[in-house]
Amino acid sequence: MAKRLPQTQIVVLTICITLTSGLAHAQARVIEVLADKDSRYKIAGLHTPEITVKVGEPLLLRLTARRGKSWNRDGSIHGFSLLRAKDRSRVDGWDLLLKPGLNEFPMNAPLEPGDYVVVCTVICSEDHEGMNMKFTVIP
Ligand SMILES: [Cu+2]
Repeated sequence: MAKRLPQTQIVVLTICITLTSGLAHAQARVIEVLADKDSRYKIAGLHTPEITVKVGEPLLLRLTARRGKSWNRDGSIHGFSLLRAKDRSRVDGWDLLLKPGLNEFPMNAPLEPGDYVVVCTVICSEDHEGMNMKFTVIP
């Protein structure tokens, strides 16, 4: 019996970890965005893409990127950076670079409610400057 106990503990621990990680994943809100080849963000079902989240909300960003006319040397084809709308200052940890295909980022929504804007940081075409999207954080 004494010999079997550690094994039992490992099994129980594994089950706990599996349940916990499954739960964390289930609680995160999944946000799917297409960073398209025409230098536009797109969200299925929305004519004008826009994201609204709650303060600190756990998010899973699923960002699919399609190559435009130009890209970075490191292979990034679009960016996904969050700026505060009021002064265009960058939000820490939100300078994301996208490779072709699906890019997943587990994130937490900013802790300051307010208006933000998502901008592309890769010169992806002559329309790059217009590649942005409204992002709102509600209390
Ligand atoms: Cu872009």
